[in-house]
Amino acid sequence: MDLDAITEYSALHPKPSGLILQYGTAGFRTKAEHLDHVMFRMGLLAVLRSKQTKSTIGVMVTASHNPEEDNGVKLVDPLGEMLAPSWEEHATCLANAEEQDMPRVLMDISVKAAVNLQQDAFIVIGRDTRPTSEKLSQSVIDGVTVLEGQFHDYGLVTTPQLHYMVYCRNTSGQYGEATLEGYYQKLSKAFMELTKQTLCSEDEYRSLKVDCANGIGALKLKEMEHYVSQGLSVQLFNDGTKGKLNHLCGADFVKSHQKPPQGMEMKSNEKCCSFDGDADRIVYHYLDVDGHFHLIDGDKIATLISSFLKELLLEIGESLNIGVVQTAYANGSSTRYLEEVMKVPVYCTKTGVKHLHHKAQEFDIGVYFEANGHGTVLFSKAAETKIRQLTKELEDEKRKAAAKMLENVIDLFNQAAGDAISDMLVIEAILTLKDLTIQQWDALYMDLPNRQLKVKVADRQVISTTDAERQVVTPPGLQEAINDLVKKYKLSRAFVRPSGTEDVVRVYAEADSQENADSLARAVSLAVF
Ligand code: 16G
Ligand code: ZN
Repeated sequence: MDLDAITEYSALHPKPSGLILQYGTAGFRTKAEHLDHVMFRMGLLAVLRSKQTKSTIGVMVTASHNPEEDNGVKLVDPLGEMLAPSWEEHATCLANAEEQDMPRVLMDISVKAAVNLQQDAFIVIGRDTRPTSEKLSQSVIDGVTVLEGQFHDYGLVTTPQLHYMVYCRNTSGQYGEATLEGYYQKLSKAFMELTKQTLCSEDEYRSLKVDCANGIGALKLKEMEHYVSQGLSVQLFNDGTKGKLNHLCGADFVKSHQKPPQGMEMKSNEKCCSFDGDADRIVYHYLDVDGHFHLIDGDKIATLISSFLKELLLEIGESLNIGVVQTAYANGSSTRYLEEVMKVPVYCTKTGVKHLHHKAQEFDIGVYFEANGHGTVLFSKAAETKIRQLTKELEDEKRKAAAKMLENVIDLFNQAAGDAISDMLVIEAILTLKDLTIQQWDALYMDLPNRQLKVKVADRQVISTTDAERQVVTPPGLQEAINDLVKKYKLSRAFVRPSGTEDVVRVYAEADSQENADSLARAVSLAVF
């Protein structure tokens, strides 16, 4: 390691003094103007991680659904997964090191993590459409090159596309070709195969309005459109040509405000969906004939997908196990429906994709979705092999067709991360195959009215939780206070947790009516002070 070169280049990406940042649930995320040094240092760290794992590592420059002025960065591990927790700590140390300490901290990490500095390193980089992303990704590249890492800059890509590239490159192309063309080909082939028997069904099932949050999803959907145009016609809104990124639109806005996005013409009963700013989340929605807004969130997406998978397995006659993974935010009605009606086991983990993804890996087929619309389905290697084998071996035509369908579903889901484009294609395929309208899908169960609030407190870390964030441990007395409040309402539930991405405490409440959910959420917020 050429420490002088590092010091020299680092001075070009100085750390604002006194600034402390943490590698949180979604990497580093804050105002873009505070991130130049972090980007340079994450370029350095990615090289160390790549040397240590002897694999390609990804660096994505994005702040997802945050306002346009923000930015962020996260590292992608070899199998397209989120960075390992011990390296999150290294990332935090490196980002916060004072200028003169930086080379030493870098050396410390190499020693602690037993990095062989002679090993080659390869980094792939991607970025979203924020005005600051191009310059910041250049700073990542500066970090990579000063440590003599090789790199490929994919430029503008969705977050899940970058995860896909990392996964492809580390599995010798077995998962797919590590190019955008490869990604589009793989997904569209699976989608067209899945839906080919239903090509003559009615047009209304085939059209979909997409709110792209004025983000990268719009560019990538435009690139992909012609590959799937025979099976699906998408109409894009908030494509970034006029509006501001994530402003009054996108999956996060729609989910948290439970309102339609601005900038999208919605006629009654039309099927619509919203992506978030980096296209790793999707929620569906529509206006009914009375003009009421209906949101179909990650929970209902998980339900639709699991019931489809369960039917396919039944048809194939294979006993592969399915598990559904949710977080505390999952609507109580969805959990009840999954467990009691569909009879699938449901597990709850802490918020944050890495926790859900990890849990989902325990099953033959692990379905995971956060209520906010981030999710995918993971297939174990054994399950995948079995299914691919069955498509060849089965003689019964019906069973064989079901196995083929399942094989295409495997190819259509992004196995590395939740992916709005891939999830959208899966959902559209299921709705067409099952001849379901968005209203019929919505009617699977009724969401319990719920409310989310944020509370600003002096130090959010005084709140600690257990039981997948459903119970408060500290401060003492708070959980008892919440229990007493919850008892006052019917069908009620509430929890609080410190946010991993903002300096706030989040409050969630659900109850038998919207007034009651609102009132419970307010009462719990007061108890947090
Ligand atoms: C991040 C997480 C998301 C989680 C959210 C919670 C990833 C890729 N993203 O956006 O899964 O729902 O944080 O934020 O892990 P909060 O801790 O501020 O509530
Ligand atoms: Zn996102």
